[in-house]
Amino acid sequence: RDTGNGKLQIPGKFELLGTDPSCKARRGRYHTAHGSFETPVFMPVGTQATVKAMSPKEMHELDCEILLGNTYHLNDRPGPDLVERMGGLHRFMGWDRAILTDSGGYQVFSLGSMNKITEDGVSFKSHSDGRTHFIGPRESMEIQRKLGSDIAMVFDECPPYPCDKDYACKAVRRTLDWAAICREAPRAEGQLFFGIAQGSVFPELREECAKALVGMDFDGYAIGGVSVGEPDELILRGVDDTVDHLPQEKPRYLMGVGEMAQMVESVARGVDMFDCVMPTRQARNGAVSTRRGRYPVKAALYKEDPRPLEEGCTCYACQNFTRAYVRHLLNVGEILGLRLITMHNLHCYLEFMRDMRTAIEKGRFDEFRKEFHSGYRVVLE
Ligand code: PRF
Ligand code: ZN
Repeated sequence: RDTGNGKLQIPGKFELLGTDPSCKARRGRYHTAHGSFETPVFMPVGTQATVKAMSPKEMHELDCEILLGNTYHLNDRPGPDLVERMGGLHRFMGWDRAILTDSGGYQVFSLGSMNKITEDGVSFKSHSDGRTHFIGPRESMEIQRKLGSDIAMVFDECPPYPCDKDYACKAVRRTLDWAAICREAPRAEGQLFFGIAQGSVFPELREECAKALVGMDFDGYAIGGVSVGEPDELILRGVDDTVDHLPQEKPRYLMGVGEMAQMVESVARGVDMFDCVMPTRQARNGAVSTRRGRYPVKAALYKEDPRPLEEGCTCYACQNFTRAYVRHLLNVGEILGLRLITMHNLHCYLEFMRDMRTAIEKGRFDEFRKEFHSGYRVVLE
């Protein structure tokens, strides 16, 4: 693909642009068939071929370079064949930049009423029509091929927390067997495949899973099976136990983590990519994300607050509207209220990643990390 600067870049090329002297934080650029994205990156979630409440034009204006889509949902509705006939997911949803699709290997366990896991895959009752569906590694990769995403995730088994070692071990075996099948599946043109490391809270299993995946030579590697209800410190331990066994020269993706404090700490541990429904879902709950934590703008204390959602923020919502106005919109049920908070929250997340990238470039990520933590609490009063 011609990036406009005269250089033809190959999908899958990962440029490591710098590392921080104080920790394992990396600054990079990853190339896909629909352009490159700068890392560390946050990928907003567009489960149903849309980032809820946002147009692709607005996502462009936020300088978003990659979105996430879901195999599970798009398989259910409108179905991969329809998307393929409509020219693929990019054209279908009017987004010309990169898209990563999750495999469904998490959603079948967390959303569908699951029927049965076998060595071939998972059968489950669809949450929309109640019919029984089946997705295994071949089916997942075939759906993702038809969607035409730039990065397709392998079909994995994400065990719940807590989970005994015997079960976690079986899930790792199955995840590896499935990964080997996925690795050889037909791809869309230029499509990249990422492996997913499982292993629950057991370091030996994480090591075994990561090493076996690396042996299969994927385009990138994800850390799966964390942030599934375990205590906070176990999330970062899962990251450490996995990253240590992944190659420097490939991107690393921590799936489903989007709490700011956990993202800074994960970047410090060498993670390059994140996704989470948090900024968009919280917005629809009236929760505003800021660099200091989040707050409910519906609270009475904001009734006559003339300040923007976040002081100093340069997003459209903050440049033009007050907390009092957004609170009013929510109170009377106007959809613009949810749109403005979504826009702000996404801006906040994307700006946060830009600031981390700059800090790594300048070799002052350590300062950034300390400063962030000193001013941050998850929930503000
Ligand atoms: N596997 C897949 N998708 C995921 C996860 C996983 O383990 C998680 C866990 N946090 C989020 N999304 N395929
Ligand atoms: Zn804002």
